Amino acid sequence: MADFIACPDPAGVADPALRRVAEKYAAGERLSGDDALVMFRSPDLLALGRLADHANRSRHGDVVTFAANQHINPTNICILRKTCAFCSFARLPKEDGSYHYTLDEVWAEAAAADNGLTREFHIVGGLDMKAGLQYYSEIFRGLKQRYPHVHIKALTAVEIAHISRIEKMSVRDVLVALRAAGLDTLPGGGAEVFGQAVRMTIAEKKLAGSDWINVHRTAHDLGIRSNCTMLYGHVESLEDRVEHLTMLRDLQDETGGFLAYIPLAFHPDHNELGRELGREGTATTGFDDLRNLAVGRLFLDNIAHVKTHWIMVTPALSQTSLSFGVNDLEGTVVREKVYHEAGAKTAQSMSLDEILRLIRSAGKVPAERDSLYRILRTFEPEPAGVPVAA
Ligand code: V47
Repeated sequence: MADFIACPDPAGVADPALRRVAEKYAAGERLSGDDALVMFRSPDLLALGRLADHANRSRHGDVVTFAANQHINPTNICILRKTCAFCSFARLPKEDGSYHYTLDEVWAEAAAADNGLTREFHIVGGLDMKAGLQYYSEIFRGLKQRYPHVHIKALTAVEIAHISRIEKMSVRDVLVALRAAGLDTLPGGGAEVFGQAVRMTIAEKKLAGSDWINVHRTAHDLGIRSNCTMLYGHVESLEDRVEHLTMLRDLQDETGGFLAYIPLAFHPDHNELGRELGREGTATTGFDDLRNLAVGRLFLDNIAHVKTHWIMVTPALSQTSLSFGVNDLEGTVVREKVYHEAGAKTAQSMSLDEILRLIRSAGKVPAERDSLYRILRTFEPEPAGVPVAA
């Protein structure tokens, strides 16, 4: 439990609408959907950040966690290739650049970065008709045999629903079978924006928002924890964001199964949506990135962890977000495809030293965690406070 941290004085908030939200927050009242809208609309990012920082430090003190993880994408073949307008990763089976790893290729990918430090495999891929229950069960079993200590966080709700459809099994039975093969938790992808109108525009044929929620509800009921996300910065309105966050918060009230919330910044290169919006080469703004993280911290008051994905928003902005409500930094990653195909200019991986440098030079205390957010080791903070230069 963190030491007492004084709440920012609402009287110091210049924007009157945000001041009323700050008063509710200071009084310990739960923020409503209308309050979330006020937070998204307010130009006073610093006041919003101070509230989010307070909420974060009241839970986590100055500790910022990270995990030594490795992303593996076993296939980019996807039946939604033509209808998920925001995706640059998917390919049709015979299209240039399509791939479907054999098991040996999965083992080779896992071994490529085998430095003895990796504690989590993060495995997501396309909706490939040849990637069913047997394929993923063999992958999970094989990885657990080779790396028994490594946690497997794999398959978005959309992939789970796809396997359920092609195997003609219920979602529950698929999850039970995959868990027996080694699945530990589910990542938060595939959520995009739940609202029907946005979904019809950016991901017409994708699992409906309510079905995404149902897959996670079933996972939580089985004791399988998961993450949640929102893809922002494309055609969604602020009201769509609030509706989405409300659905996440409601499920968390019901199950308590979400570990972390991760807002995903839309990357517009090499995809239909980016072309249609005339946004190629134009990333989301730093202002909106920080605002999404801060609102996530304040509105999702029942989700303990807010994670920044440095691959998406740059290490510099991720570091800044540690003062805007964020307590968890995406880990080492090793090799990333989904965002780099869509224009991410960031590196493919981050070393332990660089992670420690980012966290320490933000005046925070780095701590390595496992996939269930248990602290494994804590590192010394910067000895003499925040340095001017690293
Ligand atoms: O579902 C795809 C998103 C997700 C783009 O749980 C895009 O720890 C931006 O699941 N621009 C997959 N986003 C990634 C994922 C994930 C990522 C980080 C952490 C966790 C976690 C999970 O990537 C997809 C989709 O929402 N995505 N294309 C794009 N052009």
